[in-house]
Order: sequence, then C-alpha cells, then structure tokens
Amino acid sequence: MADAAVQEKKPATTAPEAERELTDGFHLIIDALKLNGIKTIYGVPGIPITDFGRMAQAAGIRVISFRHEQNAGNAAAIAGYLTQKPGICLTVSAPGFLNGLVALANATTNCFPMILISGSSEREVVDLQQGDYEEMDQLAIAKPLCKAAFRVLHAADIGIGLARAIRAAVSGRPGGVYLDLPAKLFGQVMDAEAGQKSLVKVIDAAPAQIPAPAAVKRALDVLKSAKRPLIILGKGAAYAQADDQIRAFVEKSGVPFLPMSMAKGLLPDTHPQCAGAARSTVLKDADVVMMIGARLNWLLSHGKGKNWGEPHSKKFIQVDIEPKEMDSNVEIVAPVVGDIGSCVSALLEGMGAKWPVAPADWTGAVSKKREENVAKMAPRLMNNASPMDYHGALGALRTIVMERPDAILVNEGANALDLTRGVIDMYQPRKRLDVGTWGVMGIGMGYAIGAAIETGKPVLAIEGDSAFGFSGMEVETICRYKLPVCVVIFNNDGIYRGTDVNRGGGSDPAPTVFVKGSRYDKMMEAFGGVGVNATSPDELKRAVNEAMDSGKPTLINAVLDPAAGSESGRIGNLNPQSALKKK
Ligand code: OXT
Ligand code: ADP
Ligand code: MG
Repeated sequence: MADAAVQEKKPATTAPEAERELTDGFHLIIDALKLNGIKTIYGVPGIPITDFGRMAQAAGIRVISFRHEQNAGNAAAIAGYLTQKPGICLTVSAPGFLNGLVALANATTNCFPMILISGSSEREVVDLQQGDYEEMDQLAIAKPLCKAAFRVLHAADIGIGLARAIRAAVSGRPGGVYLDLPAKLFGQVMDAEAGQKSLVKVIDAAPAQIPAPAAVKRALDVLKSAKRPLIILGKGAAYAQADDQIRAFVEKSGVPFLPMSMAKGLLPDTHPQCAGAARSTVLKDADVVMMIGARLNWLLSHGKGKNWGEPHSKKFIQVDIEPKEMDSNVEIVAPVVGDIGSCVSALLEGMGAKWPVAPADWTGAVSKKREENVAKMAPRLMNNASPMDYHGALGALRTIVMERPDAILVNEGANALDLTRGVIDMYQPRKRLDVGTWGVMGIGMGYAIGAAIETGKPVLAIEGDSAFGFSGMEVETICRYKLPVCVVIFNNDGIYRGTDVNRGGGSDPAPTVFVKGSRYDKMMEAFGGVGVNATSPDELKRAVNEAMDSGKPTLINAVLDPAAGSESGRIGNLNPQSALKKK
C-alpha cells in the first residue's frame, strides 16, 4: 500500500520530527490485537519477535511462552474452539513457522479458528533466494494448509491485515489463518494518529447464516417420516455454543442421539436419549440420520458399508455451515445450510407446538441395547488389579469426572483414547478435547494449557505414554504458569502395548516399545510439580483427587500391564495387511 504516512526508517516530516507523535509496527500490531479483544498470545520467542512478545506483555496481553511451537499452536487452536475467537500463535521464521504449521493445519482440519502469526525474513532477500537468516517463502508454504493466508508489508496495513485474518478464521466454517509479518514491518514508523485511524475493530466477525425456510421444512418432513430416526451431534455443534437450542430440539424430537467424540457432554452421556453405548446398533438400523455439525468422514465410515448396514435406503439430513460439505460422501436428501444456532432455532420453531413422539419400538430397542452394553462393561470397571488394565484405571477416573463435571478432559493415545472415550461419561458441553479429525498425537499438553488458560477450570489429561511424548516437555510450561493441570499417563511401556519383540532377533527393541518401567512422574518433579507413581486404581484415584483439589501441576505415572491394549486401539482395521504375511 502506498501511504505517504508510512516510512521504512525515518518518518516523513511535514512537521518537525520532535513535534510529531510516532508509532511503529510493534505497537500497531499490539493495538490492533487489543482493539479486537485478543487477550492472550501463545508462542515461542526468538528473532524477529522477541521484543514483540515483551512489548505485548507490557501492554497487558497475556503471553504464554512454550517450549515448542506445535504445542503453542495447539493451545491457540483449542482456545479458538472454546471461545469462538481466533486463538493467536506467534512463531519465529522458517523452523519456528514450520513447527507451528502442523497445529495450523490440524486446526483447519478440525474447523477451529486460529491465527498463526509468524515473523519472516525480508522479501527482497527471500525472493532472490540470497540466503537470509531463516529464509523461507512462508506464505506460499502456508497457503495450501490453511483457510486463508495474508502478508502485511506496510505498517499502515496492519489493521486491515489483522481484520482480514480474524474474519477469515471465524466466519463461515472456522479454520486456521496464516499472517506473515516480515521482520522489517515491526520497526516501520508512521504517524501515530494515522496509525490509530488505520486500525479496524471487526464488527460481527461471524455473521449469523440463516437457513432457507424451505430447507428447514424439507428436513422436518424427512425427520417426521422416519421410523427409526437418529441424530448425530458433532464437534461443530459443540463449537456453535447453541447448547440450549440443541438440547430443546433433541428432547422435543425424542430421537436418540449419538455424540461424536468431542460432542460428548453437549447433552449428558447419561441422558435417556443418548445412544453412545449403542453405537453400532443405531448406525446400522436407523432409517433417517440427521447430522448436526458432524461430517460423514472416516470416523463415520463415510456413511456407507457394513457399519451402516449396507445395502440400505437410509436418508441423510445434514445441518452445516459449509454448503460444499453436502453430498461429500453420500446423497444428502435434506441439506440445511446455516449456522447451527440459527438452523436449530428454525427447526425448533418449525416443529410447532405438537411433534410426533419418536416411535417407541425404536427408542425402546436403542435403550435396551444401551443398557446391555453398560451392564456388560460395569464389572470390568470395578477391578482393582495391579498392574492396572485400562478398565480398572478408567473405572477410578470415571467417578472423578462424574463428581467434577466442569473439569476439562484432554485425551490422546490409541487404547488410552478409545477406551477413555467409551468409559468416561461427559456431562457438560466442550469439556472433552481430543485428537479430533486427524487422530493426531501431540495435542495433549497444548490443549491442556490452552484450556486451563482460557477457562480457568481444572484439566485432567489422560495420555498414552507414546502420545504424551509428543508434547511432554510442556510440563515445564504447566509448572511455570502454575496451571491446574493433572496429567495421567497410561504407561504400558509403548505404542499400543509394551510387549513386542524385535522380529529379526537383534538387540534393538521393537519399534513400538519403550524403556520398561519408565517413571514419567519424575519429569514433573524436576520442575517443582507433584509426581506420583500409581500402581493400582485406588492409588490412582487418590492421587487424581488430590491433584484436582489442590490445583497443583501434577503428573501421575499410572503403571499399566504392558500387555493391556490392542494394536491401534479400536481402529486396527485401518492398518494395511501384507499379502505375504502368512508365508
Ligand atoms: O455399539 P458397539 O457394540 O459397537 O459398542 C461400542 C459402543 O456402543 C460401546 N460404548 C459403551 N459401552 C458401555 N458403556 C458406555 N458408556 C459406552 N460407550 C460406548 O463401546 C463400543 C465402542 O464405542 P465407540 O468408541 O464409540 O465406537 P467405535 O466403534 O470405536 O467408533 C469408531 C470411531 C472410529 C468413531 C472411534 O473408534 C474413534 O473415534 N476413533 C478415533 C481413533 C483415533 O483417532 N486414534 C488415534 C490414532 S491411532 C494411531 O494413529 C497412533 N499413532 C500414530 C501417530 C499419530 N496418530 N499421530 C502422529 C503425529 N504420529 C503418529 C501413535 C504413535 S496412536 C499412537 C500412540 C499410541 O500409543 P499410546 O501409548 O499413546 O497409547 P496406548 O494405545 O494406550 O498404548
Ligand atoms: P466431528 O468430528 O465431531 O464429527 P467434524 O469436525 O467432522 O465433527 O464436523 C464439524 C462440522 O461442523 C464441519 O462440517 C463444520 O463446517 C461444521 N460447523 C462448525 N461450526 C459450525 C457452526 N457454527 N454452524 C454450523 N456448522 C458448523
Ligand atoms: Mg502406550
């Protein structure tokens, strides 16, 4: 942008320099963030953003400094999911930027709003490939991995640049945005008054998107015609913060609902209509399926195949803000495009005062299956074996979550993920945070820190020993900021189990096993937190309760039987098989 008020080094002087008040890129970025209500930055300092972090802190923005950018990015992403405001991650150029990129791509994949702001090298040098410090064409690399990517070259464009980034992140389907800030921008000086005028306070960043009345009517007609209806609630529904409308709609319809993993708790898992414990039955037998903020991706077997009882003549209704999502995997007979708050309100209104009760033979069959599955699991949760198995350990933790329904549960691993999801009931919306759409390991400590900072609630992170390793160094960050995070490591000595052997007979361990008998609790003690080694469900329960009561950073090494666990948890079927294996 060509603005007479902008100077790269010296200010233009219509008046003598001493009389003019000046500002610069550093201050304008901070002012623009504050103007838009951004209170926290997650990042890792270094050239060219070290001073920016200091100045932001001095200006009252909370700056949470991590040990690795991926974790800072994950914290920003989950902040976006929890607050509907884009979480901000700040990184240095090239390697720091690349470290943050997995989190940015993961946020985009999961539809979480975040902005990755990276310092970068000078355009003139990068574009001629002259070997600048941490040289990289970051904008080009970020573009395919996020929803939008922008670069700001002039201080006078900082306000517009941030406004574009905020709107892109939160409007429509939320996602990750990249904002490239070359080093020289930070020091650019301009007239302070012109600078303030150039800032933009974004008004109505995520405008309501009202569904068409005809689409609402069509959806209700299809739902009403069902003999065996099912509602699937996804994390888009949890994100939308339309909790009361969703509950009213589900209850008025009387239809069984199946929560996707991060939608658990949107309505309590103990709700009489919850079909979480009858998952395979409802997917197979339903004749009309209404998805609200959930995609028919791999987690729902793409809406086809034997899990859906194919061949079938099911009808799908989908409520989503993204029109391109419709018909992505199967035909959607009733697409309802709009934001979930507006759509669900319109559906509720369209139902009128009287709505037919969901067929009793169907709701009865679902309840029966659910009760059978719950009863089957119950005795397994009571065992107090040492070393523990997953069910014994989870039986203890399940009660703790029931007693503390406002605590946030972070969860990653394979068995540690799948069994926790099945065993631990959730009671409130947006309390379960996990590996999401990608099944990515490494979100653990970033999500735990982001959730603790944004909500002030206690966090319980249930981690596989492998999963924890991806972000484990952040226990220092947890201790440094004195966050109420209790990490429980399900330590079964490896990825899936700790019993595998080197099939070539050599002295190297098998690729999936770790050091036997590791003491992860010592890591927490190294930074002044509480470390506990728990060998039985009783010990585990005591230690977690103490941690949740005290709010002290705690890490509990839960010693699990190395043979507990199966290959890839519940998704072993996705592993390719060698045709030669049996020879
Ligand atoms: O209806 P049926 O009869 O079928 O029964 C179902 C429910 O009805 C019932 N149920 C219940 N019964 C009773 N009571 C209650 N309350 C109840 N609730 C449910 O239980 C069953 C199962 O229900 P569920 O779970 O709902 O249904 P199902 O069929 O499992 O659902 C299907 C899915 C696909 C929706 C579900 O399985 C799912 O969401 N899966 C997500 C899986 C996932 O994302 N996994 C993570 C990735 S695995 C792998 O990739 C790993 N890696 C590689 C790697 C990754 N990921 N990332 C990066 C950056 N690098 C590498 C690694 C390294 S995992 C991993 C580490 C693993 O080791 P760890 O040490 O960390 O972990 P451990 O395994 O513990 O050692
Ligand atoms: P899950 O993994 O829980 O099934 P997905 O991430 O697959 O959930 O799907 C979330 C869906 O929710 C996405 O298709 C996204 O477009 C949609 N979504 C997110 N926020 C909103 C919103 N406010 N209104 C409507 N749809 C939304
Ligand atoms: Mg493990």
